[in-house]
Amino acid sequence: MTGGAVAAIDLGASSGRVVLGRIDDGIVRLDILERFANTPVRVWEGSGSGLHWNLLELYRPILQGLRRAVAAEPGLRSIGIDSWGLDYGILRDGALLGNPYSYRDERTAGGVRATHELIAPEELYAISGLQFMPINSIYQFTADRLAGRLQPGDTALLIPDLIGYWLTGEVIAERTNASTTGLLDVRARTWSASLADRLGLSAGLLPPIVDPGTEVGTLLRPVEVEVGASVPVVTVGSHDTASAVVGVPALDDDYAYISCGTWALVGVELDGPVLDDAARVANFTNEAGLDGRIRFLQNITGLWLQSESIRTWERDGRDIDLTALLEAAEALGTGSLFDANDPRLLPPGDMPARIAQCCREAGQPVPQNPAEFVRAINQSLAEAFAVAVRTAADLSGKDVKVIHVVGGGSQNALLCRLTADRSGLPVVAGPVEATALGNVMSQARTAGLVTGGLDTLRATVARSTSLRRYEPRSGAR
Ligand code: LFR
Repeated sequence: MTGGAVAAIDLGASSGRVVLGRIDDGIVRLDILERFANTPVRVWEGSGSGLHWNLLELYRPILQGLRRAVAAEPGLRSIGIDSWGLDYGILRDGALLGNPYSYRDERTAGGVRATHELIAPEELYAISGLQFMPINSIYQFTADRLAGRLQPGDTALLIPDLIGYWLTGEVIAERTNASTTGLLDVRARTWSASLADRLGLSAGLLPPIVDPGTEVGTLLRPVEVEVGASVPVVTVGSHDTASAVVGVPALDDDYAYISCGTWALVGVELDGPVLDDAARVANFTNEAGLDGRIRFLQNITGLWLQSESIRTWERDGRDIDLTALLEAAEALGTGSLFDANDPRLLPPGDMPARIAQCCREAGQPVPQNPAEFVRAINQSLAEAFAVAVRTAADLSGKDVKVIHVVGGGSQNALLCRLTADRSGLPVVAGPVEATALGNVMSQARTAGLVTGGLDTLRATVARSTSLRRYEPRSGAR
């Protein structure tokens, strides 16, 4: 096998990183060159008021990371970009029209009502196969259209495609992330022109779709000068969850995955979509994966519940040590259960107060201190995970014998242990950087550094990372 290096730009909803991935003799190694916070900013005044992503604040460390990648590896083979899904920037005459909205902005509520007046949710599901979430791009587009923010001739670029545009000048829509919008026909695998038309979105708003593994272009000359070399940008699973699923170190087919960070995405990989009524009612999504696969999964409010609670306590002047808090939560032995998917837990704000209210309504004891809240959060997430794994298996007919937890949540021993206990299945935890690994492995294949299907990419990840296994404890359910 040959060796070489690629650079992955991986943007999450709370932090981003630029990673150098080296592939040598069937082993992949990551070197995190830049890590930076990603914090949305609220504006209260004017027609663009609301919660926004500050994209230029992300672009600076991205360029810095690429500069360092080229310095470390002058023969860098390619650059690949992934980020959270759903959100987009609007280009008018090639220029970005303001900062993109965050999916947690409240403007989507009106978008949901107006969209469903035009097209019933059942019909939307039959076409896109996407689980209902008020944050889906389709509702954001409707809200933007109603607010007069869209004009004929505008182009919408999903976040990784927007970064790619700044790097190369090319306008495309990568397919896995396009599948999170609600405007992709899941069977035809292309934009649904009829959905766009019925929603009053002009032809041309949505760019041509390309698959992961496509060369988008080389760096624009000024970017090349800034970064230090001429490097091609290639598409990967640009939806972070698509890349995370590529980074699942599974050696057999009988697994479910939980990609757990700000969100937890719980499901299985399939050859085709499941679009029946049971899947719709269970609110399962059919997102596009690499190599034409379907990510049949459910979005569960993930560690957002914990990070937003910590933000609240810190704002109130408390010193929070997460490791100590998780240990204290574990020592409690049990905790309150609430519905982790309650929509009231979606926007930023006083999370402990909202969780207290959810517990009260569920007839559960109201947590009294941070350790009790953290216990309730992890226990409720584990319960939601176990139900989602069981439902994914039932709806798809897939045999699930093990659960792979990847992403930041794989470092949370309490969460992994409770998930094993609640599901009755072993949990294999790691790698933390599954998304960056998936991004790197996809590029490695495009560059010819590895050959084979997803099983080969996953075997390379499994060979290169150390994993932790949690067996379900009998009687602990
Ligand atoms: C995970 C993720 C989810 C998506 C949510 C919002 O980071 O991409 O898959 O539903 O963020 O974009």
